[in-house]
Amino acid sequence: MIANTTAVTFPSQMEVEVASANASCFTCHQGMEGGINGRMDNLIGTTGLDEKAESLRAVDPHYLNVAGLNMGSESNAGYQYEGKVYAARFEHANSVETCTDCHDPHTLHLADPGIEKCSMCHAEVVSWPDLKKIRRTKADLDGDGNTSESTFDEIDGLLKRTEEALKLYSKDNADAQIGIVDHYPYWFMDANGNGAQDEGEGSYKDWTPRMMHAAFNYKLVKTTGAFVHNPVYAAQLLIDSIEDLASSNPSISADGLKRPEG
Ligand code: HEC
Ligand code: HEC
Ligand code: HEC
Ligand SMILES: [Ca+2]
Ligand SMILES: [Ca+2]
Repeated sequence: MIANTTAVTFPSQMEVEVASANASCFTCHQGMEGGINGRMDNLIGTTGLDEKAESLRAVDPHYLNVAGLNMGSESNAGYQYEGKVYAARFEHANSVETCTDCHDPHTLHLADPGIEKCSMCHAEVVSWPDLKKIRRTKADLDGDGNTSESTFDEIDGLLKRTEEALKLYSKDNADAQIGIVDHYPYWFMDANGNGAQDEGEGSYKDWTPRMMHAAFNYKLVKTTGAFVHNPVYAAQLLIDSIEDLASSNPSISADGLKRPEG
């Protein structure tokens, strides 16, 4: 039971109760956009999933949306596909539930001495980078046949498959290959299809709604430390994005993906 709570409203208009000590973190770290009931829906309007239109462009969840991802379906942070059920808040475990359980509210950093707080339950964590070695999930989420890689790597594998699916889809369905870089413009016209942004290759312009949905989820997961803030929700969003792209283009494979429940 959290004794002292405050209501915070997310961009998707969902309201959640959070510990007062964390309300400020939530206010700034809820991003600018929800995956549904926001600007993306307005831009898309009645445009068919595989159609192009002047109004379409990438909508960015904004990298600060850690609180949204942490709340999962309670905040609708991601683009949630119809008919699918999504994980709620990642409650993790006793003593590591809230933002300030892990982050120092003054420096915001996870101070290294705090690592015992993790190794207590995750014996494999001895130093900071070891966080990326934790694996609690049993499933081969990314379908690469490796069930001993860390949860960080499973999600990384899913990000790569989403990227691959977006590229294949964009070539066939939008007639211009999409490229991804981790700085502005983030999505570019990869005219020569070499994966790198070359002279004259500007912002991506040939969006379809199906691509916008997957790109939104990709960006959200990529920029929110998803493996620690809500791995199940993150994996669900990416797997559904890949399957949705594959459903409209037979050259895209969704083989082996294991959607986690919960
Ligand atoms: C007034 C708005 C605001 C509030 C309140 C706020 N943050 Fe942030 N936070 C930011 C911004 C903006 C950045 C990005 C800074 C940057 O990119 O240099 C950030 C960055 C961070 C980072 C990354 C730091 C790093 O070095 O990479 C963490 C972790 C973080 N915030 C956690 C928290 C927590 C936990 C709380 C609540 C105790 C909180 N923040 C409250 C705006 C805020
Ligand atoms: C279980 C501990 C834990 C909890 C709870 C937690 N965080 Fe984090 N957070 C981390 C770790 C570990 C990282 C570093 C992730 C990495 O290196 O990729 C991190 C990274 C971040 C970052 C930087 C993200 C990036 O990739 O640049 C922000 C911002 C942040 N946390 C905010 C929050 C907010 C807001 C909350 C509450 C909603 C929260 N965290 C709850 C452990 C936690
Ligand atoms: C009280 C025990 C406990 C503590 C303390 C704890 N964890 Fe966890 N952690 C768990 C459990 C249990 C799970 C699996 C939760 C689930 O799947 O619902 C988990 C899952 C995770 C995961 C996701 C991996 C996966 O496969 O689901 C990460 C990353 C993680 N913890 C990081 C941390 C960090 C960082 C800290 C220290 C700040 C920490 N944990 C402290 C018990 C703990
Ligand atoms: Ca795997
Ligand atoms: Ca290029």
